[in-house]
Amino acid sequence: MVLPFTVAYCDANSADEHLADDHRLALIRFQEPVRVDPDPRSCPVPLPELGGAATAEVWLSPRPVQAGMVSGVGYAGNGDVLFLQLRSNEYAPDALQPLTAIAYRRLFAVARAQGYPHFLRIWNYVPNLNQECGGLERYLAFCAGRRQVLDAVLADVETRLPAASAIGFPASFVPLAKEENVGKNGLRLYALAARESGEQIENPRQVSAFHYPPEYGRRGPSFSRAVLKRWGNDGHHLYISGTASVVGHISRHDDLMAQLDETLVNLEALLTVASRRAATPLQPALLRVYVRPASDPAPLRRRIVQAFGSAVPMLFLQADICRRELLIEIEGLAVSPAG
Ligand code: 3EB
Repeated sequence: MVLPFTVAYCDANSADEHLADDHRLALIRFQEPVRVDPDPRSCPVPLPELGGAATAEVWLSPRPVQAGMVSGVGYAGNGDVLFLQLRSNEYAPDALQPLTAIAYRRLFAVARAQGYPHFLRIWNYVPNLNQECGGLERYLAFCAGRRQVLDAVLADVETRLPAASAIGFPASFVPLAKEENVGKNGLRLYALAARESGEQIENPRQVSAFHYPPEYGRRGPSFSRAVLKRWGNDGHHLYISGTASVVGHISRHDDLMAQLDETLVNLEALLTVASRRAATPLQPALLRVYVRPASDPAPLRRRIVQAFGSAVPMLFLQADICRRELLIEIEGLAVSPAG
């Protein structure tokens, strides 16, 4: 018996070889010049990698996958899990809320039609995330559009929220009428869905994001801090949302290293709670670190190694984070020893 998928980092320069293998659910690439790639498993994320390496992320499947594209949503499934991705166009910078709602509707509709109605994890990449538009920060417009759909599609929404990250990248508007520009400037989502649901985990050090006070948006962020998924007797996965230096609902510390330390304490707290729920210790298997300033990742890596050991693969990306004052955010995957 084996887990229904595993995730690993690989060299971006030889990543194409993975797409020739039908035992691959997804290939996440970074710093990609946008190109039209017809393979629905190939998922570019437009963020530069820090530290000089060229890394890609590959989702390995023990069984062949079935991939396709429907309603503009690319998908690949292996019987237990479904990878999905979608890129949209922005027709106007102040219409992010309806654009997000449409994207989420399509994502949920395709997952349901494929027989994987339960979302475990959603990655959101939002152009110009922190920009004010029509008096509203675009992150808040995104949150409102997402909330609208999750309220409609999830019964008992506050106990069924997927884990998430919402990350920004700089974008300029390009002429949309041109075919070659399709998908270049809009919201990008990718996600993991399953046949059966996972268990929502919240962080005891943090106010649940869906209970943030109204200054974070009248219809504020809707995500869980993590989702725990038990794969039969094969082990557990813990999908860890973007975790930052937020205690209660307040952003803490002005400098990067202090924010990193607080973030690591938050991650430890989350792993403790989840390990208790799983009745087995969960260890980080993979960490993705988003850093706002273009910094040398070496001191960050050293500090994370002190917390989690040197065996954990890490990837550092330069990105916008949803609160302007936040400088670092860490997401990842943790596994139980059986996995
Ligand atoms: C926070 O804790 C930091 O809106 O999907 C982290 C992860 C954050 C996900 C989201 C936001 C999101 O509130 C921000």
